[in-house]
Amino acid sequence: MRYDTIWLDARLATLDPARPGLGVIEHGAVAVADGRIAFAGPIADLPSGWDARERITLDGRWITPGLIDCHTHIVHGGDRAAEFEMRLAGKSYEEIARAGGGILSTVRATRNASEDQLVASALARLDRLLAEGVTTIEVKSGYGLNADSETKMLRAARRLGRERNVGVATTFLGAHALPPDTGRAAYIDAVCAMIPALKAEGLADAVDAFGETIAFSPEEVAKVFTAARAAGLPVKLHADQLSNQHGAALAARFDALSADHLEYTDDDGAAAMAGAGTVAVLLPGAYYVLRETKLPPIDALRRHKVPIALATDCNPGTAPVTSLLMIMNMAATLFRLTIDEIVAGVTREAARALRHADIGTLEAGKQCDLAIWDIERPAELVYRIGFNPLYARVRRGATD
Ligand code: DI6
Ligand code: FE
Repeated sequence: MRYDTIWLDARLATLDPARPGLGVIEHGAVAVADGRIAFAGPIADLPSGWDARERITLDGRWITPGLIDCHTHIVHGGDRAAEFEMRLAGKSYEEIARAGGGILSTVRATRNASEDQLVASALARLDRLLAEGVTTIEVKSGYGLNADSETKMLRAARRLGRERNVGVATTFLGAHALPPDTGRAAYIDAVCAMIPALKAEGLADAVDAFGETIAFSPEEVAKVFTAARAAGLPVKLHADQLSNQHGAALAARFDALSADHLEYTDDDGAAAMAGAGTVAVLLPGAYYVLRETKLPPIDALRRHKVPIALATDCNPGTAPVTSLLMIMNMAATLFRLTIDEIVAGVTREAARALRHADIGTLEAGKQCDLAIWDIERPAELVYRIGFNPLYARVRRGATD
């Protein structure tokens, strides 16, 4: 067997679901051929007579699957530093939103930005993620709130994947907020009408909505989800972030890929998600920024065996976060997730939240996306704050 590249003398966290925990392999190797993993296992199990164009010895460094940030709003205009100051002075997120700030202030900045400007500002943020070993991101629209601006955002998102060696999954979040210029029913109809065109242009891989008292009701979300499923697109939901709208169960009813946030989800919601195979995407960055005190129902998610993923939620309002490693630390410190849950949450389970079967584990046949770390044990990825131990990032077999 002739490989393109082989990484030798590594410790692997394969995340192979057939193995317990992180699927650790000591004295391991990973080999790539044509951008796919041709071998991932103990060096002793390499086929006899193997050969490789390039051999890299890692001196015991760790290899994990490339990290996946499965919930971002990384494409957006402007920032909300002024509102951050208002919150410091005592105003709440909902108060600011109801007064026309919040999401709507980012809508104004996004509508005013050109596609090139959106790409440029997103790249600055994306590069911080890539520097931490991220090889795939999900990117939502939702700050355009009309057909032209939503399309512009999704085009900008797709361009990120051409400007950098990163996988991009796009999500249409037209139902993020009610635009100032449209009535509720008319806007929901408009969102539903945008879905087939975005799908036909290849601009949306999924459809998301914000189900919340300050955003859209369960009935409105159901309308959008019905249109998405009719167009052949899977759905996801910003569910139960600020109050229990029974969003988790609603998402499950539509076979959602994921229900995200979930601070106010109850036991029934977790059970419904388990039944549908809907992934729980926890976003401790937004929890932290909003100084939320209601924890997502982590024990119920565990009890019902709901897969748990983690993401930055990178957005200008509630999560101005461009570090997935920081999120991993928050997941431990704020949510008390285990190291195994956290590492799985940014690899295998994040891939599941995107229903992307080709990434997220180190298994023969998968896309060769790797993060190589200068660490002695996986807990080091989680326990340090503001320290990046990435040694190398590999996507489709190519090192940066
Ligand atoms: N929930 C969030 O945390 C973000 N969107 C959402 O539906 C917040 C977006 C923003 O404040 O700009
Ligand atoms: Fe979000």
